[in-house]
Amino acid sequence: MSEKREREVHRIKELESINLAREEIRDLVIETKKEVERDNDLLAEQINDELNKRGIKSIDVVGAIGAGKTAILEKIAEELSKKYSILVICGDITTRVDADRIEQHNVETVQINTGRECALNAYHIYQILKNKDLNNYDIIFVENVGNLICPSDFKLGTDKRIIIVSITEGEWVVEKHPMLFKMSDIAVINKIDLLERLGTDITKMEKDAKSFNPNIKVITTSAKKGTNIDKLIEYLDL
Ligand SMILES: Nc1nc2c(ncn2[C@@H]2O[C@H](COP(=O)(O)OP(=O)(O)OP(=O)(O)O)[C@@H](O)[C@H]2O)c(=O)[nH]1
Ligand SMILES: [Mg+2]
Repeated sequence: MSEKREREVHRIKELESINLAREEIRDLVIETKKEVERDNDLLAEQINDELNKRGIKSIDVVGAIGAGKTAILEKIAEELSKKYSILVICGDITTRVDADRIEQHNVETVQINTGRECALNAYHIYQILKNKDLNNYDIIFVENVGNLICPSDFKLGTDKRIIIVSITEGEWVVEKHPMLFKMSDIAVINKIDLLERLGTDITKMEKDAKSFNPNIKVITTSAKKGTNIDKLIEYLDL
């Protein structure tokens, strides 16, 4: 074999071994992710059992940045704090703006800052609840970090999940994010006070949500005007 050919063969073998290593690394990453999710789901089940044992209802809220999660929770808190003792756990990357907003409606809040993480996980919820006297609460709400992808990886141990999108995100937002609609019990299409100006096709949004999850309840709301907040509370069965 010529020297040139020998170098080529050596280079090909080197490349093959790198490719093999890459596949091994990919498999390892997938396996680790699955393990993390399995551990998370186990903890989420334990959290849910603890809450159920005490008769505490729990709901988590997911949705894109600015869809109106906090605004809707503010309206719900305004209504329900007259009857129930409520804890709201808010997830955000850095600030405690949302907790401060919701706290003004006579409910207790806790802000979790996730730093670089794009979603809450069951461990976050566990860390909060283990330091609380759960006998103090009738209902626990969780507002996740604004994101339509990451929260689908982590159950939080709640009974129900609400997904909130708004008409300012366009009529394709549901179609583009099937996973969270499959995992939610109620889909809220918010900011309908802007419908006349934007002309978003909300019939398509409703149809898409139902096509991903025939059991999902779909409701249009305006947190700004308070439209259909009573209906949403009815859907939550509280
Ligand atoms: N016109 C209109 N504006 C709304 C409505 N709901 C929320 N907003 C506004 O939309 C902006 C974002 O609302 P938030 O409640 O902070 O949204 P969010 O989903 O909690 O946002 P993040 O927590 O940052 O992901 C604010 O300026 C709200 O006042 C609504 O029904 N109609
Ligand atoms: Mg918010």
